Amino acid sequence: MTTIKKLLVANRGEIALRVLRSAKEMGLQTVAIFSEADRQALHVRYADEAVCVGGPTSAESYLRGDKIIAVCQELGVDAIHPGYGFLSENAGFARQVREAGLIFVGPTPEAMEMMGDKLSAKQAVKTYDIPLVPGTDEAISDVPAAKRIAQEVGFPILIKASAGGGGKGMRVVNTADEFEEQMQLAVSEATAAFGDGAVFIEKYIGSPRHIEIQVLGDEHGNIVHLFERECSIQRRHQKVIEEAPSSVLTPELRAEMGRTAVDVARACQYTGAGTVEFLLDEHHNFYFLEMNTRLQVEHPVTELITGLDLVKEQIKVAQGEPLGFRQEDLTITGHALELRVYAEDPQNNFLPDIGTLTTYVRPQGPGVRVDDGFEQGMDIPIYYDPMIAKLVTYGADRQQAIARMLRAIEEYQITGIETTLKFGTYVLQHPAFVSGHFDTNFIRDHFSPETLAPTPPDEATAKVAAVLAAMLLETKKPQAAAAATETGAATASAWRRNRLGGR
Ligand code: MV4
Repeated sequence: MTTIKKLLVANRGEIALRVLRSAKEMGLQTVAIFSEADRQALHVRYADEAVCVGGPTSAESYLRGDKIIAVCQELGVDAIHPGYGFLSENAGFARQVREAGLIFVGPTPEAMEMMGDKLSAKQAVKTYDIPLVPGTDEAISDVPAAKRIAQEVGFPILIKASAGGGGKGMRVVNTADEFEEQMQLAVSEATAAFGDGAVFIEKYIGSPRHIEIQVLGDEHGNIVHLFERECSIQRRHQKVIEEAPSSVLTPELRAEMGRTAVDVARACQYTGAGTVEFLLDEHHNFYFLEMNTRLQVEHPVTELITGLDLVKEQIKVAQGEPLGFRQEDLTITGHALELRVYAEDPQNNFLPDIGTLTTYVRPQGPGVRVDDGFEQGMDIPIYYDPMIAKLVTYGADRQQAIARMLRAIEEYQITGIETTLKFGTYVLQHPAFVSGHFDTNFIRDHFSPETLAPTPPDEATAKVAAVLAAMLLETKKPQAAAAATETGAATASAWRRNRLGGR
C-alpha cells in the first residue's frame, strides 16, 4: 500500500475534469497538464496546479510522456491517471512511469501488451475456454493455406489486422475467388497503417450487437465484472449511443458473459478498470473480440446502474487496496443512456464542425448528468477529438431513461456549431431503438441525412412513430403505447420556442 497524495491527470477535456473531480473528493492534490491550445480549458482551472507541456498538437503535448514524467518529479506527484486516448494504452509509457518510481493508474505494462494486440490476446485466453469467432488464432501469410481455412470456416469471412483497432484494416471477403486479392490489400493496409502486416481470419458476423463488459481487478487477485454496456449504435466505428443494461441480455446470459469477461481479465492478471468486448450474434452466441485496458468514454452508464465511482475504484486499486466488494454484492439498479454530443453535422455526413460555442446551456433536472469540458463562449479546438459532451440520463427503467434523454436534449442549448444532438432525438424515437431490435448496422439501415427534418417533426408523424414503437415492444401493455406516445410525440417544442425565440 502506497497512499497517493498528489495525482497528475495526463489528459484534457471532459475526462480530465471527470478524473479531477473524483481525486478532489478523495482529498488528493491535483495537477493538470495542458497544451498551448488549452490555456483557458476547464481542467486547467479546476486542478490545484497546471503545467503547460507544449504546443497545440497532441504530439507536442499530451503525448509527451517524457515531459509529463518530468513535471511529476518537479511537483512531487506520486501517481498519473492517463484518462482515455493519448497515453492511456501505451505500455512503453506505463513502464517509464513505473521506472520513474511513480504509480500508473491503470493495468501493468505486461497486461497492456498482452491485450494490445488482437492475436496475442487470443493466445492469452487460450487456456480459459473463452468463445472466439471461428477462424485463425495466428497470423496468416500463406495465401493457399489461408484460403483453405476460409473455406472451412465458410464465407463471408473477415480479414483483420492484428495490430488494428477501431475497425481499421478490416476487409470482408464474400467468395473464394476474391480471397487472394483482398488478403494482399489487407496485408499492405496493415503494414502501412500499423507497421505490422500480421492479419488473421474470422467468420464474418453480419448483424452483431456490440456488448462490452466492465471489469475491475485489484492487486490481490480479486476480479469482478460490473455488467454490460450495449454499444451497437455506432457510425464509422465511433460510438454514438451507449446504454446499460442491454435490453437483449437475459440474467443467465449476463452472468455467463460476466464470468467469461472475468476469465479474460484473469488470463492477463488484470488490475484496475478494463473492458472486455464481445460480439453477440442473432442467435445470442457471444464471442470475445478484444480487451480495452483503460477507462472508457462510456463508463458513466456503468456508474449510474451500479452506484460505483469507477475513477475512485481505479485510484484505490492503484494504491494497492483490495476491492471493497465481491461479485455477489453487485446489482443493477435502473437504466442509463449516454449520448455523445459531437461537434459534427449529421446532415452533412457527420463532418466535423469547428467554431465558437456562442450559446452553451446544459440541461438539468432529475436523472441528468453532463460530462463536458466547455463553457459558453469557448472555441472548439481543431486539434483534438470533436466530442463536446457526454449527455447521460438515468431512470428507473429504460423508458424513463429515454424520456429523460429526449427532455434533456430539448433543454440543451448549443448554437455556433452543429452538433449530433438532433441525431440523438432521431435515434431515441426510432421504433427499432425503442423496441430494442437493433444491431451495429442501425445507422446504415435506418438513417440518411435527409431523415433529419430541419424543424421538429409535426406531432402526427411523431405519434405514428411512437405507437409503432409501442407495438414493437415485447410487452404489449396498453400503458406502453401511451408512454411511448408521451416520449415520442413528446419533446413539445414550446420550451425551445419560448427560450430561443423560435429557433
Ligand atoms: C467483427 C464483425 C463481424 N464479424 N468481427 C469492428 C471493430 C472491431 N472492434 C471489431 N469490429 C467488428 N468485428 C467479425 N468476425 C463486425 C465488426 C463491426 C463492428 C463491431 C462492433 C461495433 C460496430 C461494428 C461496426 C462494423 C463492424
